[in-house]
This record gives sequence, C-alpha cells and structure tokens, in this order.
Amino acid sequence: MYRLDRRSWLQATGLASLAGSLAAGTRLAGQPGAAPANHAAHGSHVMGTVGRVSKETFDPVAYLRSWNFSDLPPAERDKYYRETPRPDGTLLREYEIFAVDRDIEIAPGMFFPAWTFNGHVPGPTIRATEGDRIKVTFKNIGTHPHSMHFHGWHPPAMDGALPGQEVQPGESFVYEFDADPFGLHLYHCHTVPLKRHIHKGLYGAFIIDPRSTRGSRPPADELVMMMNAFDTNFDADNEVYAVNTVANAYLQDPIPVTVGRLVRIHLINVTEFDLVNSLHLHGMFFDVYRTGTSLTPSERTDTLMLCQGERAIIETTFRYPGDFMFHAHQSEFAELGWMGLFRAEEARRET
Ligand SMILES: [Cu+2]
Repeated sequence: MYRLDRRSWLQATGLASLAGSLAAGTRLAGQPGAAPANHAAHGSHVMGTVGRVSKETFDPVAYLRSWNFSDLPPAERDKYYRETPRPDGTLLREYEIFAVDRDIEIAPGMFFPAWTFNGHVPGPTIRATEGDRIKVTFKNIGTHPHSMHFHGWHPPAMDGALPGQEVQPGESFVYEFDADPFGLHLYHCHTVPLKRHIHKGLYGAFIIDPRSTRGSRPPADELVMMMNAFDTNFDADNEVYAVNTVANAYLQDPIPVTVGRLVRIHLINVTEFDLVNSLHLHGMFFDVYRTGTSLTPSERTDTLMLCQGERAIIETTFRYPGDFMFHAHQSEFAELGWMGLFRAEEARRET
C-alpha cells in the first residue's frame, strides 16, 4: 500500500517550507543578480498553503474570540447555553454538548475523519467565573463510546475517565460541578484508547476567570489558541500541525490586533504523538501565567514550551504596527502548518 510520508504529502498538497519561501525572496549581500540553478529551483516554493479552507463549518478567526457560544445568533445560542443567577451571586451555566463524527478540512482539500464536540475541532470554549456551577448535558450521537473529562476540582463521579464512565452511542450524561480553580483548563474525551480519542479531535478550552474579590485581570483583547495536530495516515505520527486546527489559517487571515492594547492569549497544547509543542512570537516578549492560576506572571519570554495538556495565559502589548509572525519553534511543526501572523494596526482616533 502506498504510504504518504510527511515530505511527499507536503509536495502533494502545496504546503511548503518556510526556509524555501525565504530563500525565494532573499538574496545574500554581495550576491550577483543571476541566481544559481538550485536557487531558481527554490523559487517554486511558496509560503503556507495553496487555496483556501471552507469556513462554512469552522471559522478559525471567529473561534479565537468566541466562548459560551457567543459566535451564534441569540436564538441559536439559547439552544446550547443558558445562564441563571443564583442567590449567592454566582451563575448556573448550562451547556448542551454532543459528540458527533464529522470529516473536517484541515488544509485546502485535505479532510480528516474527526470525532468532534458540536461538529468542530476544537470543541466550543466553555468559560465561567470561579464559584459558578457548571452543568453540561452531554449526548453521544457518534459511533464510538465517548466522555467528557474536565480539568479542575470535581468528585470522581464527574471525572468521565473511570471504568464504566464512557457514554455509549445514543446515550447521554450530565456533568455537574463548581468552577474551580480559576485558571486556563481544558476538557477532552477520556475513553480508551485515549490517544486516539483525543487526537481525533475531542477537546476544547475551559476558562475559569477569578472571582471579583481576588481582583480581576485587566481588560484585554482575548484569544483562544489550541495547539493541535493530525495524524492523517494513522501511523502515530502527525502530518499536519496547526493552531486551531486549520494549517496556516492565520497566515492567510492574519489576526488583527491594536497597537497599545493588551492582548491576552489562552494557549493550550493538545498535540498528540509529540512530547511538546511551543509558541514563539517575533519582535516582542510576553508575560506568562502558567495554567492561568495566578494573577502575577512568573516569566517574561518570547518562546514558551508546553507538554500535552499543559496550558498558559500569555499577555503582551504590540508596540509597533505591522505583521508579527508566530509559530512553533520546532521548525518541522512550523513547516507543516503551525505558523501564523498578527497584524497590528494603530488604534483609530475619534475625529
Ligand atoms: Cu472519545
């Protein structure tokens, strides 16, 4: 059987190397005008993917700034999310989440047979304030047993990972627990074989903001970024890497940010089959709040490494207008789709 390895897949789909793209546009100082033959060959490389991925079922740009189904029209949103004030001032937050099989487009023309929460990968971002009550009605309308396992404090009956806690196809389960501790967490399926169930796409972000008595994080432009990857030929090695599923999505649609405005990134690594993943941001540094469980940063850096399941809130403010590249600092991941751009613009002044 013909097996598509990483390199031949690259050639087949038009994802090309950053090194190649830079070589195509760069000339060393003092180099004569005529490029040597092998240099000319590199001229055929392009940066990123060729063509566009449909945004009909998943829009990576909308995903960045959506939580609690805020991307849906109000009538549609009511079907999946409700909040009810409680006597102590906290909220009951109720969610309707379902697992469903769906082929998703991860690079132009390349479809992956995913298992999804609510039809897309990553699943919907769940966001609450510390002390709120979370109630998730989970329905499995997929073809395999699944579960929801939330990171955070909860009793064993709500873990979703213990023997017998799988939810069979056609069945449902209600997960209910308090949002604790504040920080950046995640949820994912915890059915065995675990690496297959996670890698197929069953994961999402779970943000818990600190209760007001602790003091709040300052207002910011907030983004959710999930570092993920896809093993398209099921050889336990990834062929496509991305932030938020679609290879090079933010190269084609740079993320708009405003010069001088605080940017807060909720960064989560769910990459399967590789020990670590990382984010490197060009031209600037950022503050790191590991797991988001403190209001005081522990580190200032321009490169952050996270193990699978690890996450961090990072904050920075763009000083200059223009394009700022970000990517995994493992060059291979960057070349296979994990690369994007921020596009910083000056704030519009009122006239
Ligand atoms: Cu599963």
